[in-house]
Amino acid sequence: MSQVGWAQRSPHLRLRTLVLVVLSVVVAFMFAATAPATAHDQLLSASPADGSISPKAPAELQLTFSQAPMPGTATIVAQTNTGVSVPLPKPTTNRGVVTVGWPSSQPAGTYRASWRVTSSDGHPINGTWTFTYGLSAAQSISEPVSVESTNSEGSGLWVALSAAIIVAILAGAAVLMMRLRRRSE
Ligand SMILES: [Cu+2]
Repeated sequence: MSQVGWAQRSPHLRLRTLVLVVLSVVVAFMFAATAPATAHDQLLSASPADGSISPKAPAELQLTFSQAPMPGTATIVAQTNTGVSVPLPKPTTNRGVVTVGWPSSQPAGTYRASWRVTSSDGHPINGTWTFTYGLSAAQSISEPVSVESTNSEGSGLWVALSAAIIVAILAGAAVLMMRLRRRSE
């Protein structure tokens, strides 16, 4: 009873080996499927900076990315704090820097700008930032400012990781149950 022979143990071991192999393949597959997600371009900085308050209007808006986005894919739109859109020309992309001229006729105020580019890995990414000029800090709209940089890939990675962890836990539980059942026989 206490001694379990190799002949009896081997089916159990084979099952465990099979579970481990299947698990490894599943996890490897998930990482392979989500690997490009780590390669998409990141916004490093914006000018004027997000949440900044400056005395003078900017001559241009400029975004700096970690890698060069796909040429000709950048768009930048802006609006006033009352939602009136600011007419902007088409941005230019020079390596990782996307630039668009800011109309000098645009009065002092708080503006909200949104950008969208196709990342060098082919994925569209976008974000929004806010800046103020020509107003003192007290005059500027005191709304909470946040950098919203969204992409669907990040959440996809977490879903895949969560799924992998759940699969691992289920497989571990299955192996444990097989072992306990065998022991109780
Ligand atoms: Cu990407």
